[in-house]
Amino acid sequence: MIRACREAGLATVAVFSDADREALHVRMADEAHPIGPAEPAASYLSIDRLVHVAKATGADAIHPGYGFLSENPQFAEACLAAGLTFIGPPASAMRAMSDKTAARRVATGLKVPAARLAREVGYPVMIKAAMGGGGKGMRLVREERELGSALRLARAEAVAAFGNGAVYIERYLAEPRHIEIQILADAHGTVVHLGERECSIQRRHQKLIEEAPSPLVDEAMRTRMGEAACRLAAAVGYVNAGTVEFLVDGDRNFYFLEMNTRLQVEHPVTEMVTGIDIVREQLRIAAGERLGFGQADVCLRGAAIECRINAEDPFADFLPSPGTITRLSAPGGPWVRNDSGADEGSAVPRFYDTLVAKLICWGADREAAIGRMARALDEYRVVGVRSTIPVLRRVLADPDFTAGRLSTGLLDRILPGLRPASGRHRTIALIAAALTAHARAGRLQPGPASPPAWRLGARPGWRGGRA
Ligand code: MV4
Repeated sequence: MIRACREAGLATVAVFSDADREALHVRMADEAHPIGPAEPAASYLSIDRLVHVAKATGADAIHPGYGFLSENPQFAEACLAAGLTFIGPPASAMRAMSDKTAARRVATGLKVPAARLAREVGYPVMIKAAMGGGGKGMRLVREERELGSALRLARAEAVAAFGNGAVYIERYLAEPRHIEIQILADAHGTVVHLGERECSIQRRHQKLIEEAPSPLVDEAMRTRMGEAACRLAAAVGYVNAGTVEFLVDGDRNFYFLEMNTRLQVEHPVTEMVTGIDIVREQLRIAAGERLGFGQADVCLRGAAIECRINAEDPFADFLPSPGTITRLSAPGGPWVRNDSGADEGSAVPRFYDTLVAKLICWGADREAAIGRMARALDEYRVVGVRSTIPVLRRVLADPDFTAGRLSTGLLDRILPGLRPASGRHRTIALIAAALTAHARAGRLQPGPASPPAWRLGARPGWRGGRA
C-alpha cells in the first residue's frame, strides 16, 4: 500500500503498537505514529485512536488493510463522519454482506446459485454461523439424529465468537474447491471482474497457496462466474475492490459462499496475471475517478502462484513460532515477487497473525510458475523462527498438485508423511557424514572457522530451523 501510494505521489502515515514499533511498514512510511499497546483491542481495533491519528496528521484517507477493522462498517462510517475517505466499500455494502443468510438471499434472488438449504435436500449438511465467515464456526452433520446437539453446540459457539447465535444449514459439498472472483467497482456504476483465484490448499480455513487462473476454470466458466460476481456487487451498491467466493463441486457447478468486502492477502496473483495494480485502482476509485478500462480490456496472461510464509512449525501442528528473525534472505530473479513485512532482525510478535511474507511467482503457464516457485522457495532462507516453507515445498512437488487436482484432502494426505529432513537434506547429510569420516582419517582439515559449510546438512530442516 505504501508503495502504491508513493508511485501515485501520495505521502503515507503508518501506525504502530508497542509490539511492532520496529516493523517494516513503520520504516517505509513517510511518518509513523503510536496507537497504543500490543493488544489489538486497545490499538489496531480502536476506531477512535486511528481516526485521531489520521486527523492529527492531516491525512485525507485511510486504507484499512486486510484484517482488523477492514470489514467493519462502523469504522467506514467513523472515517466519513470525520471527513476522511475510507479506501473500501460503503458501510451499507459491507452490512449487506456481513450476514451470510442475507447475502445468500441477495445471491439467489439474482439467480446466483448457493448450496441448497438442508430441509430440502437431506444429509450430510453443514451448519454455518450467519455472522461468521471464512469457515469459522462451521459444523458437519452426517445424519438427522446428530442435528439437535450439533445445532445447540453451533449456536453456543456462534454466540461466543460473533456475539450472535444465528446459524443456517446448507447441503454439504464433498471435497469442494474454493474459487473466488476479484471485482473492481467504481463510484459511477462500472463493475468489472479480474478473473478468479483458486485457494483450495487450506488448513483449518487458513490459506497456504493461492493461484490464478484456476486450473479448473475455462473461459466459459470464468465468464459465468465473473458475471455472477459483478451482478452481486452491483446489487448491493458495491464500490472499490472486493471478492466473491464460491465453492465448486466435482461437476464444476459453482455455489455462492460469501463476499469479502476488502482487499485480500492473495490479491497479488491476480495482479500478476492481469497487469493491474489493484491497490492503485483502490486509490483511484476512492478518489472518485472512473475505472480507466472495461471488461473487454481485462485479459489474463500466464499463471501466478502465491505461497504464504508463516512463522509456524509445520512439524508441530502449525504451532505459531514467534520470535526474532535472525537471518533472512529472500529469493530474487525474474517474475519473483516477495511481499514481506519482515527483514533481518525483525520480530514476529506473538500478538498478531504469523504471516511473515508472501512469495508470488509468475510463469508463462502453470508448470513454469510452479517450477519457478519451487526454485524460489529453495532459495528462501529464514532463521530464528520456524516457517511453513518445508510444507509449501512439499505441496509443490506433489503429483496431484502439479496435475491441478487441488482438493481439501491434499494437505491431510501430505502432512502425516512430512519429515524435517527432505531428500535434498538427506543427501547433504550423507555428504557431510562422508566428509566427516574423510576428515577424521586426516585427509581433510576443516579450518578453525565457525561451522564448516558442509555441516549444514547435519541440521535437518535448517531452512526453517532455529540458528
Ligand atoms: C462448505 C464445505 C462443504 N459444504 N460448505 C467455507 C469456508 C471455507 N474456508 C471452508 N468452507 C467450506 N464450506 C458446504 N456447504 C466445505 C468447506 C471447506 C473447504 C472449502 C474449500 C476449500 C477447502 C475447504 C476446507 C474445509 C472446508
